[in-house]
Amino acid sequence: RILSTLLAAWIYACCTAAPGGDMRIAVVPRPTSVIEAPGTFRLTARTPIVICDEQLRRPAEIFVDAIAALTGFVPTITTVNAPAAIVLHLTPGYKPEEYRLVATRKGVDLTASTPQAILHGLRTLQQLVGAQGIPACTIEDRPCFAYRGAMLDVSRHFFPVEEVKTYIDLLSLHKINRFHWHLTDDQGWRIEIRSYPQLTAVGSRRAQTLVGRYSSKGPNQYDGIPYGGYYTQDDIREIVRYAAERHIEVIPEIEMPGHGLAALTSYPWLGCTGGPYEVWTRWGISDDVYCAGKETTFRFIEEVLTEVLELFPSKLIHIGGDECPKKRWKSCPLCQQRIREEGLKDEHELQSYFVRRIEKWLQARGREIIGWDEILQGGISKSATIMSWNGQAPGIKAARLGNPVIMTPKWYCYFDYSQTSDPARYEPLSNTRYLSVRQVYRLDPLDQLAQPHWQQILGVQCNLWTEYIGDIGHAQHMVLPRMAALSEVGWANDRKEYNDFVRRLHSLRRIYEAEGYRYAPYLFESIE
Ligand code: TNX
Repeated sequence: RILSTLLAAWIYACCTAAPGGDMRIAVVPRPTSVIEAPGTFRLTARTPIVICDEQLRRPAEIFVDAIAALTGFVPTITTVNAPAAIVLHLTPGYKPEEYRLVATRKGVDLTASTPQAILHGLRTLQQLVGAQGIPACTIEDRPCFAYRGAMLDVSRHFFPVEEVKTYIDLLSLHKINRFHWHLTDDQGWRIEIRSYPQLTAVGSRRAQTLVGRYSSKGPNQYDGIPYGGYYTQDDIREIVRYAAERHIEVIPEIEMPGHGLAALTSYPWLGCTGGPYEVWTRWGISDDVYCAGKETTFRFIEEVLTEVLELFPSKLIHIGGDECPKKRWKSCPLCQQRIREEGLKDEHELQSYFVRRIEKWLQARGREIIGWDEILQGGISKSATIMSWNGQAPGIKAARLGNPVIMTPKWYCYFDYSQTSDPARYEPLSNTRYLSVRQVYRLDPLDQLAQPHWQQILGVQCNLWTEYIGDIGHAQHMVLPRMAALSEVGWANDRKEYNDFVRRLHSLRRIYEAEGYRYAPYLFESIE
């Protein structure tokens, strides 16, 4: 730690190019307004950070760590006013995520009404710190969208607690305020549920993992190595606390009625055929899904969710809902009986019945559901939030119906897609599809919506599916710098300008370097 701090200080002193001209202020996401002034505030090893409220200690500590990584200086936090300081104030009169930052030769004042917005302001300040110090300026800033999310799939590959924290650090750096945690899928159940111990004893392990890209025509190659991992309830609480300290809300996802093979393997009575099943070793969509005809399925889900609600305070609970083939339900007597008894038209309405039933149960406990856009099929209640991933069309439809919407269309937001179309460039194995930084930046979450419907669009999200991503270094390579583009869509959609974004991106790149994050460097040479 000491060595790396010294090294960082040396690099800071010797190597950082002196910023000049319009390069002085470079912040991503783009602030609402920036007014530059002459002069610079010199940050030194003795610059104090004054907190005017104990609630600001944690944001200040997070900032100190960031500055130490960047400059080698470790500023001290104090509650006593001091000259030549960075002063953090809490005052009413600002929107929850809005802040105002004023830097002069004499010091820096950062004001907001919440600790969350103070942390946003500190993330901006972190980017302003250059070789000469902090350029004098006045920045007023607030986000366009309240929901700015990033998903991590920990089923296809398991990420240990420390790696999940690192992922959360990336979110925090980019002012992303929701962490969508995809905890269950066909290839692994990753959350300890005390009343159903088999879910982790059996469902968190698979026999082996696919090597290379999966082909439905085969042959496929497997590594022959058993694979597994799960979070204890203490681990989960630790992550939720870590995220909360960074003012990031964790939204858990428990997939249903499809993508449930790991649960079915653990308790085969959950499926229509009774199994036996196997935690999947391949990628794709499984025909075996939760049986919608059995009451025991609903009791299981409710008991699982009971424990989930104790761990996650978020209002929104993600119930999945995507890619649920109806094949088993079609030939299942109990599902057909349910369709008749409930007066449903078909299996799509049966899925809608399933989702609404869980929604009612959650609403009775003060929560709301969020689901992938397939939950629209067969009808949906007004209160369900739709995550639009099959393009923007399902989200547009849902917004017109009056439902809240998160835009996460795959052609803009799926960070498991390759970052370059140039095969000559080194890219780790990934999904065959291609998504450039520029393409992420092009997303307009309000596209094709009339103004009265804008309020239905809560925001945007990027998704990291991990079929081909086995560790956090690879995950960083996939999300950086595309997450910066997504962040600007969510924060500054009304003032996007791609060339200007690319110009500003260098300040984030310095932070990626200082923190030792992996990123796709060639994307900075000629961003496609
Ligand atoms: C579709 S998006 C899926 C995931 C895959 C992903 C791969 C969604 C709700 N379902 O199960 O991992 O594509 O890109």
